[in-house]
Amino acid sequence: MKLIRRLVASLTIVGLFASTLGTTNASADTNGTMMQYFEWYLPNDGQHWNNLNRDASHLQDIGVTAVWIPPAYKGSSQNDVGYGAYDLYDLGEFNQKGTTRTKYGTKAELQGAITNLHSKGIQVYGDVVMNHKGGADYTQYVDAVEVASNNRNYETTGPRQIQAWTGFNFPGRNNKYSSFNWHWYHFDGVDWDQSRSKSGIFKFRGTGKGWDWEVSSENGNYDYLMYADVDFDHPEVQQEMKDWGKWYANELKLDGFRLDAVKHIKHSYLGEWVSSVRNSTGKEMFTVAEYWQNDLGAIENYLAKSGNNHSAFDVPLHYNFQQASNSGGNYDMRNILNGTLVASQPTKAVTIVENHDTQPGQALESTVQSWFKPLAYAFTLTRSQGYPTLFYGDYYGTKGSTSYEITPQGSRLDPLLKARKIYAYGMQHDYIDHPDVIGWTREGDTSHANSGLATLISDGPGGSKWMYVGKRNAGETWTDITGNSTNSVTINSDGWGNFSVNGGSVSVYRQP
Ligand SMILES: [Ca+2]
Ligand SMILES: [Ca+2]
Ligand SMILES: [Ca+2]
Repeated sequence: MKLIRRLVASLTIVGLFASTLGTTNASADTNGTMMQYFEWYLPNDGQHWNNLNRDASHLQDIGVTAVWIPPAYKGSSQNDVGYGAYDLYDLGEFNQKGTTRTKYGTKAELQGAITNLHSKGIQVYGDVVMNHKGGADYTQYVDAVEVASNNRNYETTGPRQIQAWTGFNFPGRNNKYSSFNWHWYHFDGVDWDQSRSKSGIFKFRGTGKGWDWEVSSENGNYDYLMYADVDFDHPEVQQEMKDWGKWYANELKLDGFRLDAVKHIKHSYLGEWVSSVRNSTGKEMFTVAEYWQNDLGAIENYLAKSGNNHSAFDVPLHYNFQQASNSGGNYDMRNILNGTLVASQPTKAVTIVENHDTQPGQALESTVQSWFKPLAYAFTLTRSQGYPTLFYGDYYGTKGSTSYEITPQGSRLDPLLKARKIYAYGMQHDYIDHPDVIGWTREGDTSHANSGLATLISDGPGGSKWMYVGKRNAGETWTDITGNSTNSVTINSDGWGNFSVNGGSVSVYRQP
């Protein structure tokens, strides 16, 4: 029973399915929109936390209710985006790795930004990088075997001693916040033997050592990703990470987490970790996991193995958008929800158009073409299912070399964000029934003045569609908030209207 209340509370916070939570007052809440507030090529100028602070009012205005911030702790160098995590307790406070601040600024600047965001009613989700550690302070000699990179269960050498970067004692922090030091036996493997100056995947040997199970089965066993791979079978590691999670949440007054690289981490442990931090902080801690694979079955397996206590990014939906955007109108739009998490488990789906890994130039590059971006965002922002994410790089554009740039789309996305904030409430009716033109409507509800909308998107030629928007809207004349269509549509006495969209475009009609 306690668990059920927790779930309902969680949904209330993010505003999902407000209309179905009939016993609560949730329907008066504003729809939740998460913003991923970084992209890969942000400049290493230490100004990101200050920029976020200055942007808080604007984010509130456009309807952002939560920000997912980049990893806030010291990486293996100042320029580290945050995924080469060195010291999880150094949030830009200690002189380590040649710098006190991180790429994004200092701990004090981050805390200032979070205080300001909270004063605007915006939640903050911290990025959690637990799979590996980089930038060790010293090497240790370890018994290891080398394994094949495409089959991590296949040993290509006999046992031998290697020199591994696995010693972490964080001299610049001097045991503040935690006296935990990391040794080789807290890890399962590394990708560099210092004594032979040799790269490879080296699996450690010893009592109880072995790749963790309940990870992705790609490459035989995908426990190992990069740097020194953390051994989640080790009881000291299990406890230390729970202690750190509580500290991180309290120190920054975080409202939730984004879990990095979960396909490489023992799934049941992650469920335990989320429960532990919720219990130790007494906070809801909305959590979304990054299981990056275009495979609904793999993502659902993760959710089940981790105890069904948190959400996951809808990776297949991103790939459907990408495919549609690259098909020159030949994508069958009736398939847009095929194989997606938002279709199979809508309350667990965080819907995503683009992120710092899929943007041009990055490891998982699978960019959604810019013409399709407003269509994709209309899909994630104006439908009732899923908790949508807005990517910083889509809103503000990305840096990096010219060929890696995403053009800023903010002015095209503002009306869609406004549609989510003000109009996207009430019963939904779907018209996902044509190879090019698909649509859906929201009837609106009594808790949100002037709510209700009708969205059409087309990957091919334009067209029109009769759609039902509810008798409560009869007699109104609706116009397109995006400005793409100049038509106005009068809702007839039965609650129907004939809406139209241009080719390769989006229109979102609502009461003026
Ligand atoms: Ca292990
Ligand atoms: Ca791992
Ligand atoms: Ca089509």
